[in-house]
Amino acid sequence: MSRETAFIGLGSNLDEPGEQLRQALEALGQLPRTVLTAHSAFYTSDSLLAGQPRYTNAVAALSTELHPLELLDSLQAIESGQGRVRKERWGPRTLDLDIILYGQQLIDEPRLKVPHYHLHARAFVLYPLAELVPADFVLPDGRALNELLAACPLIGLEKL
Ligand code: ROI
Repeated sequence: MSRETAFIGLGSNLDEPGEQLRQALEALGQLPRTVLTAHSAFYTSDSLLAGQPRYTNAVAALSTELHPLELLDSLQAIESGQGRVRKERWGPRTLDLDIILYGQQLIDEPRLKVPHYHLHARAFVLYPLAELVPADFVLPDGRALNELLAACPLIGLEKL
């Protein structure tokens, strides 16, 4: 059975976001065939959509034997367990868990695209991810994390 390092983006903007993230980290630590190896600090930022509450975000590192779609199912079960109701596509949510990276794999399936599609433009994913990887980290599609960070200002992101 092969093991991969997967990076998970966590986000919440409802029902005590910090508490949601703490609970989610605990749930990630209890996934089968998986070890939660690290997580970033928590960060807050305004929603990319006007009129929504501020988000709290973090990134977690997993060492897992779950295949990408098994991992996705597990993440969605954790989201549902924490009261996430999927109404509008970009609506406020108690918990959002995204597979940001799965080893060095490029995944393009209807349910799952990895690296996460918006990764390069989102300070609230890039900066926490940078806490967990070496400074010269390169994404599976060849982009250097350093360069993405340089192009993605830290403005508005507040470390807790
Ligand atoms: N904005 C922030 N700051 N953090 C998020 O996790 C987040 N997630 C979303 C949208 C609505 C795009 N905005 C966000 O889905």
